[in-house]
Amino acid sequence: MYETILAEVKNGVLWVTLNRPDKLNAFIEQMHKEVTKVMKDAAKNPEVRAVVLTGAGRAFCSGQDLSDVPEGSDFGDILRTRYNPMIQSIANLEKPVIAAVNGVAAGAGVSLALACDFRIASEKASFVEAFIHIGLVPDSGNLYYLPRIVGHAKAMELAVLGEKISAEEAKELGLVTKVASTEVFEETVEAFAYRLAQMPTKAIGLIKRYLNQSFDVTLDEMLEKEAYAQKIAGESEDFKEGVQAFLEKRKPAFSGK
Ligand code: T3D
Repeated sequence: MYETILAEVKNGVLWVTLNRPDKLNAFIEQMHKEVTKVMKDAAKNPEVRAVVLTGAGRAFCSGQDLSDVPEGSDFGDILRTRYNPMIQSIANLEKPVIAAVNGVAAGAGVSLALACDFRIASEKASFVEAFIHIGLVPDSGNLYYLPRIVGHAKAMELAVLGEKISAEEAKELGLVTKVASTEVFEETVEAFAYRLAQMPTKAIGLIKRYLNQSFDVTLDEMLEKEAYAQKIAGESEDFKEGVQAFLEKRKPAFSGK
């Protein structure tokens, strides 16, 4: 069904693997389309309660395929028609998305990881804002997410100097949630994703929706948004189950409904 990615649902988790290992999973148009589609489908599929995005082979994603950029391309148009919808499909997916950064992430590969809700890195992973090395600016939401995650000054340093940082350095910056050794990387990601897939999915979706808006609204506006979100969460089956389980002193079994 897909040419450039692999996609499989297991135990409530959708595993998406960028699958162009010879090019370190660099983006071509088909890959943008397929990632966008798989995220949009995940939004509609109740079986999916968490998503893991990773790369085949030794890299996570090396950004735009530099051997597939026709001369005279309008990069603004390419971003608007290919990259931006892909990033929006992740941001708008009201389910947790984990970037399992198995190796190097460069250029728009960093942007892709930043657009995810959590980043778990293998000890072999690294991050490089490669855009500047070819005279470009960070794109695909990079200039939106990066300062929000690491702060303005560090974002400036990473984006302008374009130095590669290790998984450990990324952890210190708050860019990644966990770093795992290669031996336990897959099981660490799996356990984390499975844990999220067992949680109250609607509440996670609402947290994601409103955290994504939180830097752009006033306190009064956010108080109202929280009230709206809590009305929805308070009507969910998972809220009933959570309270019931608390009163019965047992672990809740959330259904995501
Ligand atoms: O609209 C638009 O098009 C503009 C949008 C731009 C968004 C962007 O993402 S711009 C940034 C594009 N990406 C880069 O500039 C990164 C280029 N790659 C690298 O800097 C390095 O390859 C890495 C730091 C990612 C990894 O380095 P290393 O030493 O581990 O691997 P390598 O030897 O450089 O690469 C291995 C192979 O993958 C190699 O091919 P070969 O020689 O074995 O046949 C290399 O050419 C290929 N490769 C790596 N990255 C790309 C790539 N091929 C095409 N495009 C790539 N991005």
